[in-house]
Amino acid sequence: MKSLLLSLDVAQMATDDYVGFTFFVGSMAMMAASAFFFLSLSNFNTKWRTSVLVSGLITFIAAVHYFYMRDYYSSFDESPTFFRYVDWVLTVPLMCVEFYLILKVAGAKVGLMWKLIFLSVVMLVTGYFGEVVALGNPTAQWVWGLISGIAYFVIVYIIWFGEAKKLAVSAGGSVLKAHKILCWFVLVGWAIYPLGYILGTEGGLFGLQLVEDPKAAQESMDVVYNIGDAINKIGFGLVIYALATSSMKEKETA
Ligand SMILES: *C/C=C(C)/C=C/C=C(C)/C=C/C1=C(C)CCCC1(C)C
Repeated sequence: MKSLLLSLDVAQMATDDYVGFTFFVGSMAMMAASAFFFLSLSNFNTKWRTSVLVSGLITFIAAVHYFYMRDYYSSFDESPTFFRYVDWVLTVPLMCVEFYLILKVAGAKVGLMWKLIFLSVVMLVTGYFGEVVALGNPTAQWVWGLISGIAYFVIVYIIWFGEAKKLAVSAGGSVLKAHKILCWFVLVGWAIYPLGYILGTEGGLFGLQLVEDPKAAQESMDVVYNIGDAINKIGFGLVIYALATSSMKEKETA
């Protein structure tokens, strides 16, 4: 056992290393959530199994990226922005797929799914340009951030008031209830990310420097993103899990 522990490359972590700590806790939480979703699959009928499976895939993909990110951060003392965006570009479109899957009962078309996926990819790719390619050029960072923000608002519009909302209303019952909660996740939970982006952007919000030191700004951005990911990915999955559970109960008693 001792030699096994020694063979693992364990870096020391300072007690005030909030970035390292949230990467570590994030890995464990994502892994535990994945085990939970995957092991619960046999409780659900085929109608709900795909949705719960996708919940598990989202947290599982994140868990693997968190292991890499934690390692990268502890080795180089630097933000793992590249892995962060690879993770998002895989998991956020899957969250869009969840909207489509739960609204299928009301006749949601695949076109809605692709529209949401496309918007989420635009949001993330332009965000990546702003965070990485335009680094050191605050004006360009703001422009990319703005384009990304517009794509984000279109997603919010579609699910809160547009096509997706109409389908949720016509589905009614537990689907409508779950859709509403997921809408709040996207509006409030996802808004954490542009906030992290602002914290990490030189010049901060409209010239208001929130965090002076660039390294501290980067670190506050990582902590914000890590907390956001845990809330959004695990919380989102649990809403789907609860919907699947209550919808199967509704069927039993009907
Ligand atoms: C699990 C990961 C999730 C839910 C990530 C969501 C990310 C966003 C909603 C990011 C949005 C951004 C903007 C709206 C503008 C600034 C750039 C981004 C990419 C941080």
